[in-house]
Amino acid sequence: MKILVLNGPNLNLLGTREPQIYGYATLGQVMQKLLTEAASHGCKLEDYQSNHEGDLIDQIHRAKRENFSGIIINPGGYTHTSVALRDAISGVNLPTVEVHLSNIHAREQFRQHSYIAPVAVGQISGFGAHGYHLALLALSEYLLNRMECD
Ligand code: CA2
Repeated sequence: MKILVLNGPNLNLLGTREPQIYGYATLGQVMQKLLTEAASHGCKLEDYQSNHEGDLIDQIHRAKRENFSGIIINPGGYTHTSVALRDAISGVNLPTVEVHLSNIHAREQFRQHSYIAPVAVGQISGFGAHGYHLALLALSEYLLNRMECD
C-alpha cells in the first residue's frame, strides 16, 4: 500500500513560529516519525510539501499515475480557498484524508469552511501532529475494508 502525504503552504515553517497553535516539532520531524511508523506496518509513504497550488495539484495527479492507494493532505491555507485543489482530488478519485494541526472549526470564521472536506473520506482537525498518525490509521483501515468488500 502506497500513500502520499501532502503538506501545503507555510507548513515548512512548522516548529519555528506560533508553537502555541501549531506545536514545536518541525515538519521534517513530524514526517520522519510518520514514515517510520508506516514502514513498521509495511506501508510505503512519500511526503511532499509545497507553497504552490499547482505543485500540489501535480502531486495529486502523480499519485493517480503512479498507483498510490490514497492521499493524506494538510492543504494549509488552500483549504479555505482552492477550488482547483478540490477538483484535483475529486478528479483522481483516490481516497483522501484531510488533516489540520489546529481545530479549524474553533478558529476564525474564514477557516471554518473547507473546500476539501466534501471530496475527502474524512477530516481530522485539532490533534496537532498526532493528527497525521490518526489519518494514517484511518486511511489504512478504510483501504483494507474497501479491498475486502471489492
Ligand atoms: O491547522 C492547520 O493545520 C492549518 O491547515 C494550518 C494552516 C492554516 O492556514 C489552516 O487554516 C489550518 C497554516 C499553516 C501555517 O503554518 C505555520 C506554522 C508555523 C508558523 C507559521 C505558520
